[in-house]
Amino acid sequence: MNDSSQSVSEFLQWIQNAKSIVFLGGAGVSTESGIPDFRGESGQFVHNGGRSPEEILSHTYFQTHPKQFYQYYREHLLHPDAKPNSAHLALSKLEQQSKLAAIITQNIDGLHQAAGSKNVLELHGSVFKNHCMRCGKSFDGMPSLRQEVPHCSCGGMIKPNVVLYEEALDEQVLRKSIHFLQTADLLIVGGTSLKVYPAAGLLRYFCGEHLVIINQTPTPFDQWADLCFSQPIGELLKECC
Ligand code: CNA
Repeated sequence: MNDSSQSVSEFLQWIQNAKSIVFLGGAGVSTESGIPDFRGESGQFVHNGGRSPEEILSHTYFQTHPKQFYQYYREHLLHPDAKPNSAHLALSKLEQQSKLAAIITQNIDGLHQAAGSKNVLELHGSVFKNHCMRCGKSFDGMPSLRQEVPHCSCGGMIKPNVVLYEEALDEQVLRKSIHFLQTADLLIVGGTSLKVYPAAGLLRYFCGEHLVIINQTPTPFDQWADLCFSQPIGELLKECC
């Protein structure tokens, strides 16, 4: 790990010199907003006894146990009171300064947009978008709490536009992400265990100058990074942006 002040100055210098920064992030970006991650020290995989979130958040489970799916979804994935933290705000500032070209996120919480970021590529979708599985009608916002399983007026079940386990990622979002990674000169990867594919595999498209990883626990990609930081991402980005 490179948490020394010398490494921080080097990172700062790279940000200042960069022309096209891309940020690739995950659940750890939002823990400082009070949203638990999956695999971090106090993540849901560690604390959820019984069924794994991977099973509950699968397409098969959604189809066969919609009531239980929605109960878990409301309890664990909807955080209507969460606010952007220093990491979201710092990245938004970098975009306003025309330094940051894109945020590629595995998060579904909409906090980058709430912080003002415009070019946000949501690899796993968003809790703010839903559609009817029968007629295809779109519904914006979080699902109503009145119905255990939300239904459309046509009688069809409503599904969040969140990519569940067993489902494919949106082709267009993937293509755009690859384009931004291929044209970036600095890639900042943060708050992700880099254990979920295909998101983690996107790193191989980056061929720019510097790769920086900010994650509280080690990742399988640390050996290829020019700098690795383990301090909370909000604290570090606030210092550097
Ligand atoms: P993950 O596998 O839970 O990894 C998160 C990583 O972040 C862990 O390695 C932690 O050590 C690290 N971390 C936690 N807090 C911080 C912090 N403050 N600073 C630096 N590092 C920190 O999550 P991934 O995103 O890698 O996995 C992808 C899953 C998680 C996607 O399918 C997401 O949809 C899903 N998820 C999203 C949210 C959200 O939208 N906020 C919340 C929980 C899970």
